[in-house]
Amino acid sequence: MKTVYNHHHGEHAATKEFFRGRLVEAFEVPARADYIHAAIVEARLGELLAPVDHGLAPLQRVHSGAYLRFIEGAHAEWLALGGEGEAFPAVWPVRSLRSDVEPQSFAARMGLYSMDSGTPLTAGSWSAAYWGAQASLTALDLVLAGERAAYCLTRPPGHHAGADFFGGYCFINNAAVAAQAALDAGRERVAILDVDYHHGNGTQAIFYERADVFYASIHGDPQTEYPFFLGHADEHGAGAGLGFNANFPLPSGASNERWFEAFERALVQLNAHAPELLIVSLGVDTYGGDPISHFKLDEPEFRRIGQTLHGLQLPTLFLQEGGYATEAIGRNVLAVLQGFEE
Ligand code: SP5
Ligand code: ZN
Repeated sequence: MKTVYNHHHGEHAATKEFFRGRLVEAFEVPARADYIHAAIVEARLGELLAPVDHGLAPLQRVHSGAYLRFIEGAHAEWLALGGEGEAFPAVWPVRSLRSDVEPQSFAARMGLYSMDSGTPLTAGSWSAAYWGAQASLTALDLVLAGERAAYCLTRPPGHHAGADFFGGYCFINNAAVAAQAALDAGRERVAILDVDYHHGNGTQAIFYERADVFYASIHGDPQTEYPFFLGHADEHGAGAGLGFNANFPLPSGASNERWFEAFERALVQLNAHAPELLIVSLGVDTYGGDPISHFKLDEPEFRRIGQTLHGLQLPTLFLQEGGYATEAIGRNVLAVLQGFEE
């Protein structure tokens, strides 16, 4: 399997993030992608390619122009105001407050365009996220040209980012950008399967009222797990999209047996939609040793995920999302990709 590697990922390098009102060591760090890269090279999984620049247009198909402009210039604005290091939002337009007027204040715009304070915005965030989207589009091109599967090795991840907000370590929704690009290239039915520990609220929201993208996710129950405010089992889509969204929340600490039960149920629904392309939001924070998540998958289970996905016989694009057990992330991702190739 070929890998498209976002060689700009290291430009997004946060040192700290907010947790319980304090700054703690960041979890979403460059070493994550470095470990995956090393594992892929060592295992000779396949050729490594650089992203091809497809420009801003495919990102604008998913994200608002105002949001993209803000993210591109945000860190420079922060520095011009005398800010140092990474920037964090601190105020949000919740219920009863207006979000239809873009304030002049930088702090206010940070809140308008974000969903949490856990996502540090650094000098290189835009470049890394931009090239991550380009890497996703380049990997998609391989699959559209007839490769059975391709893997996009990138960070920061994407599935929490909405049309006009960042959060959950995500800035550009790579899965949504790739799905939209596949539709724009003539595909009519795309499925996104999200196996990250966290619900992909951004991806769900972007396609919630649409029938051309089916979204299914297996994740920690939002009653107790991030992103808390989306990802319940009763979210089936709306309008034309009714029936095109399927959530499988599982309790924190769920057994592998329960995880694969939910996985099989998600695949039944996915198959019923007869997609022409499968996009996998591949988070491996479902690993038992993950420092911020609470499922129990390990190498054999990751291999089984890959094997099962291969059985769907669909052109498949794997996009890297979460996974924070840094030293284990390489072998966990490799197990999925090698399982797919067995
Ligand atoms: C893409 C992705 O996996 N995003 C996850 C975002 C999770 N944000 C909340 C992180 C909470 C960190 N908790 C630290 C616990 C330390 N014991
Ligand atoms: Zn996650």
